Amino acid sequence: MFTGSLSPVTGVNLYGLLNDQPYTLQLFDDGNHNDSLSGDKIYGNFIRVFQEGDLLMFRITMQTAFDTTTTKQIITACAFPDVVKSIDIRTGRIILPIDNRGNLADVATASGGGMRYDSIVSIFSQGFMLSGLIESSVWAAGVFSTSLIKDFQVGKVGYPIEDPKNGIYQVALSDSAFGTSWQRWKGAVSLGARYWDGNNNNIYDPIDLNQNGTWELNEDMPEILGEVSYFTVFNDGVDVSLRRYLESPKGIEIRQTIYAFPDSDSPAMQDAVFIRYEIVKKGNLSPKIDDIIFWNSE
Ligand SMILES: [Ca+2]
Ligand SMILES: [Ca+2]
Ligand SMILES: [Ca+2]
Repeated sequence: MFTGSLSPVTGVNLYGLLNDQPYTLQLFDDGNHNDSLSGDKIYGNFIRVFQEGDLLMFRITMQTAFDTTTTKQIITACAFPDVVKSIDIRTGRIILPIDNRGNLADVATASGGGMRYDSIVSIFSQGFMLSGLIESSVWAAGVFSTSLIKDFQVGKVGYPIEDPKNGIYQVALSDSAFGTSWQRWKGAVSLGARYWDGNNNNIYDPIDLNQNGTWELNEDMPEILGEVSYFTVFNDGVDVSLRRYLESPKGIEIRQTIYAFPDSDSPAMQDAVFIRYEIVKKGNLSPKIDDIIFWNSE
């Protein structure tokens, strides 16, 4: 932080939230706090080394004898390497790329884009629309890339899109019990994902209680639909000015689980992809929405 040639500075402080907990830090210009030379008006300090999953949202204030200046909010995050923004779902003869905010097929991944069947693009784009009545006015929002409708962003209502918990969580029946994907599911649970609460304490704590290396009914595990599940959460928080139809956000959160049976004995099951949408209206951004219609066919 460089304070420039302003009148004598009486204090420089960082304050904000680290993983939803208050976080403050005084910055110094004494040559001992990562601040270059003493007295050069460059202030610094050391922030705790980041761990995967950390989210720090902060501002810096500078006090002088006359006033206080505050920076804009700065967001720093440390992502989980296996919680991704987009992924290819491969099952049977299908490759379906998805992203973390409701787009299906029309997602550029390393393998290309579009849903492919035997390597031939058979669905270019897929998404969903929601419509209803708000105090007798028709309202709608959705994700349909071909129509340039992109009203949803990654994450829960009210959370920054940079939150490292945001993204696509993958868990498979064949994953080792209590292994990485089961532990990572804690992030999914914090976003609203379901789990089996074997030890019945209302917390997702996937621990091998009797240490026998296998899962028992009284031990926690992720909800795994099909043989492989992909879970992500998005909300209608895209700003009104960035939308095609200029609707304001209504605090709607969608928990999307896509699942498949790539190891099924039935070729028809291998070639199928199932999608579950759970729709939650949060907060008081809008009055009641009546007569909701949901559809996702083009
Ligand atoms: Ca300095
Ligand atoms: Ca539990
Ligand atoms: Ca066990």
